[in-house]
Amino acid sequence: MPETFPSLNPSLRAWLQAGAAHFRPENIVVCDGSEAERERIQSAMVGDGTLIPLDPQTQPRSFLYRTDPSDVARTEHLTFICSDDRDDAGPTNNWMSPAEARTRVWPLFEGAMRGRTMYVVPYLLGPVGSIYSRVGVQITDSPYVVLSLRIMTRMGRVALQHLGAGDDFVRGIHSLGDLHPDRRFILHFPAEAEIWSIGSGYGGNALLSKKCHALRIESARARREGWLAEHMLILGITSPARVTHYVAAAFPSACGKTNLAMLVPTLPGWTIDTVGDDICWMHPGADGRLWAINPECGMFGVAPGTGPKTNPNAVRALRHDVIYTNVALRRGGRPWWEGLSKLEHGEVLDDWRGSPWVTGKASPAAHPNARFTVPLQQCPTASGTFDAPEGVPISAILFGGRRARVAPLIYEARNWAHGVYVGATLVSETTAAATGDVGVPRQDPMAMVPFCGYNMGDYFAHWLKVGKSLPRAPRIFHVNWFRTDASGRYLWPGFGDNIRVLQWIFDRLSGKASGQETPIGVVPRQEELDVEGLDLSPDRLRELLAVDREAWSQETRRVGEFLRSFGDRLPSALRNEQAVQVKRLLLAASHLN
Ligand code: SAT
Ligand code: MN
Repeated sequence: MPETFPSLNPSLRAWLQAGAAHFRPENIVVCDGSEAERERIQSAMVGDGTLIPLDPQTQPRSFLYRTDPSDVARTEHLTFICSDDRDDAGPTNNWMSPAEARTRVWPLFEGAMRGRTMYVVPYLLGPVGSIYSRVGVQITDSPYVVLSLRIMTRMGRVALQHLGAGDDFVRGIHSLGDLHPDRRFILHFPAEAEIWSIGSGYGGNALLSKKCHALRIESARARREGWLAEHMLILGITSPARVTHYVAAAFPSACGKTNLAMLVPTLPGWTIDTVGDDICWMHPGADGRLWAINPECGMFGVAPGTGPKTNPNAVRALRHDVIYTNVALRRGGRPWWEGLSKLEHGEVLDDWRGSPWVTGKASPAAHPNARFTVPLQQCPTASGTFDAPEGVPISAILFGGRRARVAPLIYEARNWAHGVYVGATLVSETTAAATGDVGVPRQDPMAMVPFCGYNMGDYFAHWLKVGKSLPRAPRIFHVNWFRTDASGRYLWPGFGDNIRVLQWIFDRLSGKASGQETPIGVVPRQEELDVEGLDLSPDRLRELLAVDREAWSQETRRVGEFLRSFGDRLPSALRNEQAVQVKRLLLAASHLN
């Protein structure tokens, strides 16, 4: 094991030396991000059977990786914020004191890399040459994580160049440990900009650049510095009149962010530019607008449900150079998941665990949280704006969730403070992206509950403050593609037809659509939504846009309880918004629109 890292800057070197002495790896590899390095790691993994090459004819340079069956989704109950004061983590986070972290978790790292290689992965979050970009360095003993980070971030030399002689990098340590859930912890130290993760090799638990760094650590830094680190896609939309607006949209994990980020408009003349599908950093610009960058340059998308109808651009992005995780495998080396394509009757596949699976079997062949990891530039709608150092100006922010009932297709907040209330009271039904029950409604403010690195009461106050400082703040909307009728059928076709909802947003921005006031915000008048060519009766459209007083009164009561859980950290402006909504509902007629 080398004693020094001669080519690295002194603060990085000192940190790595201390780490190596504790983790005791057999070898150390400092990653440069080169093709040769990728090939070396790939062939070693193919050699030991951990990476399965797919059919080179139809899936060039693509691979399948299977995680341990007990390690297939983020584990929120094992994820902690380690701040000195418990109140700084707040009621929506698990908290562990830094002292307990040192006595309970640090020892698990002792000798954890024995017999393994310790990879040092410098990465850059954000475009090369951008003043908004940040450097992180992840130490890991998982070569799968190295290959994934190589897709998700600008990795290797480019990151070290950005860092130069500086000390300003997020320190991430990651070991698979023994993969036992009893010894699995994902810890964040926002004040020190450090992340410790042990016992998981999956997604957001292990690719520390993503939720751990770009969201939990950076959200805390963003608060100190006056900007926003958010769980949002970034999408450019150009109308037939060649007007372009960029929108940022927050949805909880596995609620269709990737689909919306690259939708194929069903209305003629509209085009899309995919800037990001998961994370968005927004800074107030000199022109009074919010400017957004995508810190990542790859996608870690949910495979099941992704198909030629639902997301043709994602399917096109997957033609080559993909790492699949926990999908099923067809004979001949083609990946498969529910929703991708029809199988032959009686066809036998390997399921996500590698066991034989026959068509018609009740349990799915791919894990519901199976993923594809692919460079964003392979997506046909990615025009390269994700590389723009200054980012893109945001005209509108969308909050959305999965709601079978209550929430209409779209409504607009009355102003920024009301918009923060709409985001703070976001509810969505849970998905397979995290362990636990699926389909249960939960409060998920700004889709950030699993990802906010500090007390969410303070986070709401920060949002209010940023908005106040913006002469040209984005307008704020709430959308819900998932409303169902009494028999449980979706009322809205979704996917490419969501352009019709985006068109209404354009019309609101230009002043063309007046909408209709309701106690919860402004809802489209029926005639303002272009539904031509849809199989959508006026009755169903009315149901889709309906704001029901009884349902909203109940909702508002529940929301009130949730907001109270933040105690005196809840900003008074949100308490006011809550009171206003209660009052407006009381005064309203039972059918509000
Ligand atoms: O956190 S992950 O990156 O594993 C997936 C998600 O929740 O979006
Ligand atoms: Mn996400």
